[in-house]
Amino acid sequence: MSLYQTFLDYAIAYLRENLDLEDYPIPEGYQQKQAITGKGKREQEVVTTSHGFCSPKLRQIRAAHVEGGNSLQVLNFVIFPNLNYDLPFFGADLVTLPGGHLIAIDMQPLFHTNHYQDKYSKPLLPTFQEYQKELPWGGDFPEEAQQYFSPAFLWTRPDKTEIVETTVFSAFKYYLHTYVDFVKQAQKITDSQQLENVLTAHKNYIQYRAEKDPARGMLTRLYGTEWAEEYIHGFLFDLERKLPHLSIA
Ligand code: DBV
Repeated sequence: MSLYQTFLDYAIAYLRENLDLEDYPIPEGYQQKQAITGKGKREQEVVTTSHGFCSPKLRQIRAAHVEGGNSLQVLNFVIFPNLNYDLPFFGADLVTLPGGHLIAIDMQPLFHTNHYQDKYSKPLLPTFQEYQKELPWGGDFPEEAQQYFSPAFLWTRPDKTEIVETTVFSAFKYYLHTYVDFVKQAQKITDSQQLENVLTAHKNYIQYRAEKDPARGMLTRLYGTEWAEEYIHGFLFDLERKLPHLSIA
């Protein structure tokens, strides 16, 4: 059973229909990785599959999909816009572990100004509040992560898989649709000060996500330190590596 395959298929199809998608390179050896965990009856294959795309306004659209049986399913799906747009990051962390489901969906802001919130968070709030009735706040959350979230951050721990398949899927689609609307409307930035601010925000965010990646432990246990670190810095959060090759504006 692969709980998040429908999310992934939907997202890629929707982005393809609405944006001019191209493939984004995935480093050799990181497209798919297998490992066997457990022994005897508990033996379980865990497969991690990567997906990467880009579009004229989006630098990297990427997904890491971990499938390891009923009690290990993960889809981490993030969109990193080009550095000459003020677009937020689209971020979804859909995690199923033996302890249950953990869902994070957001459009993570570059800035926390009122202007930015009016533009990129406010439109989501009424629907976000509706979803919160069925998907209540998931509790403890790393304090230092808070600066990276928007007021429409959906963070929840559904106790039933059915909720993931229905309400969470619906919310995921809503955030994705709204994000694509934002992308379509987005206008290039040309002001050099603003470009610098965007670049700084991207660097801070990616540095934080790479350093604090909650999947580091799992990826290291499954595939070893070297593979995990290269995956994190060479694909999942690759801005620093790509920066020398990017032309901005
Ligand atoms: N999280 C990632 C990537 C993953 C991934 C790249 C390749 O950023 C999976 C996979 N997240 C993942 C796993 C766990 C979590 C947990 C496997 C479980 C870790 C464990 O319990 O062993 C949101 N994800 C979490 C947690 C948070 C987030 C707060 C709980 C762990 C903790 O308290 O640190 N991930 C975090 C976040 C976003 C996100 C800030 C934004 C949408 O994607």
